[in-house]
Amino acid sequence: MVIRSRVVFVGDATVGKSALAKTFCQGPSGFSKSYVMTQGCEVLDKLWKLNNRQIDFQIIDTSGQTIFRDITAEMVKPT
Ligand SMILES: Nc1nc2c(ncn2[C@@H]2O[C@H](COP(=O)(O)OP(=O)(O)OP(=O)(O)O)[C@@H](O)[C@H]2O)c(=O)[nH]1
Ligand SMILES: [Mg+2]
Repeated sequence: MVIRSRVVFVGDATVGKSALAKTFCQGPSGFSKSYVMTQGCEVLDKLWKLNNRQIDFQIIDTSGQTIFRDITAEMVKPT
């Protein structure tokens, strides 16, 4: 059985949303010390195995930069 989950990361610029998302999905190698702002948003996937179950995380990593505010607002709307 696969549980599908969608998580949206929102917050001010440079607080560490992308660092957290990439470390979660790719492990410690995903962490980047240099700052590269997210443009619009980025979608990441992670299949998490827990006991006999699998959780399919779709992570929407949004930009905290105000110029992308409209795109971020679209991403947090319920589907
Ligand atoms: N020391 C330390 N630095 C961190 C941590 N998390 C993120 N950073 C650093 O903070 C900076 C910004 O991190 P990002 O994850 O890109 O920030 P963001 O929230 O995605 O920013 P936007 O994409 O502009 O919204 C980067 O240089 C990261 O290396 C942390 O837990 N500890
Ligand atoms: Mg980011």
